[in-house]
Amino acid sequence: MRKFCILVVLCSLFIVNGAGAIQIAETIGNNSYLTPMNLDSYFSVGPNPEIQGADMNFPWVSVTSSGEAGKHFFSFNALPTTYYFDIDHGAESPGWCDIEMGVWNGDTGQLIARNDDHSPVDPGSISSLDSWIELFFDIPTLVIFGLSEFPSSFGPNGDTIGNLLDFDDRFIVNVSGDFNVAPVPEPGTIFLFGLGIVGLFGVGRKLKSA
Ligand SMILES: [Ca+2]
Ligand SMILES: [Ca+2]
Ligand SMILES: [Ca+2]
Repeated sequence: MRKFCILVVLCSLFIVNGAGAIQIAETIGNNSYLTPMNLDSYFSVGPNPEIQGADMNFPWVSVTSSGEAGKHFFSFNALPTTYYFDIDHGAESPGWCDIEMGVWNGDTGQLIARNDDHSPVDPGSISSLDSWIELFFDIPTLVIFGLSEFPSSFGPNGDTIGNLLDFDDRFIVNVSGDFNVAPVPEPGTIFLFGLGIVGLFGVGRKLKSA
């Protein structure tokens, strides 16, 4: 019976902690509204204390900056829900920068949100100079968002004028969506879970034949 209990506990542990969400590196060359880095395939669930809703299984993507000078553009297809756009570790050394962020509707080119500074600071930021945008979409929307440095101004179709990021300015940009997705177990987890099930049958048969 003790063996049985241990197996059940092990199986549940592997299922709960099976998510494999990771940070990804920004690609080079996303300096234009017409050439954003697409994030659609990188959303996944998993723990990350610096990301809004990660503890509630919100899907998220986290990108570490390339250090490339100029503007930085990203795109993804938003579902009808709220999304959080979060700059972390920008206004701190090394690679100190004061990010400004613009968000556009990629279908119409309309500027739909912008932010320079935000307080109170969220986990991952030590300064209110890091940008933060919380944005609700009522229909599926192609989203393009861009990053530059204070002082910048934004217009339609990705128009960004002002102080651009310098070589080796560093930050992390996170996007998370306000809906719950069950963690998908990794192949290794499924294998271990399978072993657990086989083990349970073994224990059952042993008890039966005893
Ligand atoms: Ca954060
Ligand atoms: Ca932040
Ligand atoms: Ca700022």
